[in-house]
Amino acid sequence: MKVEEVGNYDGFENAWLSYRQQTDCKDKQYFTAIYAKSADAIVCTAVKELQIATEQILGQKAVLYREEPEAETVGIQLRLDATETVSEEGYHLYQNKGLIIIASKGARGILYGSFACIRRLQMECAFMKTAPEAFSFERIDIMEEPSNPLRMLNHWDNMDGSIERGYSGGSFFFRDEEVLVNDRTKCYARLAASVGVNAVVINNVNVRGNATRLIAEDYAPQVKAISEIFAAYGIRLFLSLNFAAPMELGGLNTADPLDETVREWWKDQMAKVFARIPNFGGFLVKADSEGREGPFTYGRTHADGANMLAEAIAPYNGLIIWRCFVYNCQQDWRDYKTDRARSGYDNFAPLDGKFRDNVILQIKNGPMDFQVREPVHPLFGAMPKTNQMLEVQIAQEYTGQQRHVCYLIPMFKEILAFQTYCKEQNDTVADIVSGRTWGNQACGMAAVANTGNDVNWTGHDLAAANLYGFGRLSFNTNCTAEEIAKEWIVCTFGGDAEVVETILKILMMSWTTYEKYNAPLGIGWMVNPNYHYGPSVDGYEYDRWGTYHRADYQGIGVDRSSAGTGYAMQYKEPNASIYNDLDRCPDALKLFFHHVPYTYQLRSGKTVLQHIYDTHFEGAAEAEKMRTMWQSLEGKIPEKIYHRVLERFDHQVWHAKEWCDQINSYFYRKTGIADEQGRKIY
Ligand code: GCV
Repeated sequence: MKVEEVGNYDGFENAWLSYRQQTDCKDKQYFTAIYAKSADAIVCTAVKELQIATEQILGQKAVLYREEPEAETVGIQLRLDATETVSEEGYHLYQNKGLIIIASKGARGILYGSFACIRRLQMECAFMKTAPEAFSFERIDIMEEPSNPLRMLNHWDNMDGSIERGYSGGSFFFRDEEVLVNDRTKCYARLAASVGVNAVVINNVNVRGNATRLIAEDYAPQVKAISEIFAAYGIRLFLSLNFAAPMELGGLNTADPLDETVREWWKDQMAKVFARIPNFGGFLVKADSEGREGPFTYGRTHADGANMLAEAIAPYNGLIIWRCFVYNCQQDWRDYKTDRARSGYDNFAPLDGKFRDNVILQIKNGPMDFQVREPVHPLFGAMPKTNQMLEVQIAQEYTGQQRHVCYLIPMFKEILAFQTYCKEQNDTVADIVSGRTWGNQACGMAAVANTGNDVNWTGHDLAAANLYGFGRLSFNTNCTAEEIAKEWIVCTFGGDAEVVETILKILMMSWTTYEKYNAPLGIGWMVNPNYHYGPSVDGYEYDRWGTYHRADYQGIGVDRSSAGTGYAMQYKEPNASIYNDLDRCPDALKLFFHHVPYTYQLRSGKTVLQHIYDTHFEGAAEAEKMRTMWQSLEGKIPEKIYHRVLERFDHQVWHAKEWCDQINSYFYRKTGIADEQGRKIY
């Protein structure tokens, strides 16, 4: 069976905004007229998006009227109204006497409401035959407020066009030391805005070479052009900043944050940046981390460093987003006392209350580095007087590099739901980063982006579910991972029941499947060094990165209890006691917190070793199962996409077996204990 290809836009695809035509939709009458009095640029974007969707889905024109609709008019009204009950980014989407009304206090709310309206139309059309009423506009009444003030994508794009940890081609922001501004910039902005993203950092946090000059005049016209494209989609542009810029760019002999000439230099730079780029949002900073310069060089604290920049940027309402990924990356593997996991908390918790209001600390979800399983970072909830933001990674650096399918939204849901016990109520990570816990405004969620210039944006077609999912989840943290996945599938592939159910099953099992054949029980890091792909059990064992499993012939795991590095005690009670206690510590994190014999019986009843054998065989088998499930969709998915994904599944199946065999053989050889089921181990 031949299936229509998804829409193309100058050689790249529209992902979940690839509209399928459905001209006999029963609600098409609404999509004939759009009433929008406001000529605000973002409202104009909303109008244009509604018109594109109308034309491509319903095959008709929606005429724009710059006036109030008369009584009994049928159509869509975009109502920008300061008296609306929803906030500037929230929207109310409802039907009243033949009018679909999208109302908000702010233009961005109108845009998000319009994309919600389009999504609804996509869903209605997709299920027209099977569930004609489920997504009808007749009784539509949706009121949504974004959960998080900042919903941000962090691109690790370099000016030579490469992307650090990028798995979907080169950068579409930079090439050959130039800033790119083209159709793709716009298409990216619409994809991001359609799921509620409102802030984007376009360059790598490791700011080197010409990237330091992105704040200088040479690149200003192009950077400004990007910021204007973004602004029309309600997105604020941010840049990553080089803490050493006063020296590298300004010719000073220091970057000491308490030095007056340095402070003046930054004030001058900020004034210039904001004069050139009025929509500019601020900076993301990686300092004193993995070789990047920072305040430690001058014996200063991170508060000194961040506040210097925050003071300089404050007159322009700019934000300084300061990363807490600070650790000793020159560790001696023989040293059992130093614990990388402790470093974020040790470096930052004592500084609570010392940061300016326009500083946000951006904290990775776990204390190590985006492993397939880690505990939640203990800094969440530990700094009541400091703005905090959650950083997750949808670039699948450690989760299959967009060659393995790994839908990460279930993991993010777990992280957001984690109770920190920092307060009696509103104590989850979601509460903290949304501002509900301490009533702050400067906070939110950021994801390291998984996009590149591949035709499908994300390399693996199914990895687009993570891009879509991050946006939707950061906009509404109450959405379930299933709901988000289902929406994404329907918008991308249509409503065929078999397609929806099959892809949903694949996505929902993919993270746990990946975890099963990866490093066991939360220990992490059994990957090839540097490029972080494929099994290498001892790859990081005798290295300087603080990433050890401490396996010997008797046992495995890192003792992070009070008898070990003491990391477990960084949590508030009862978390500290639970993690500290070998038996109460959840199985999934057992080896992260404890060193145990292979014969130790987990809460599941299995020994650690048997658990390793079983999960690895299961994981490899599940990868095969996912491929078979995908194969059952042949003819129902556009051919090109079907084959692209199948190719990746072929690789994943082979690679999962490689993981399984290497990990199982490693432990069999270390212990000499056979698998209870007598399966083949090498
Ligand atoms: C951008 C890990 C990655 C690095 C990354 C770093 C960070 O160490 O491997 O590529 O650098 O995290 O988050 O800063």
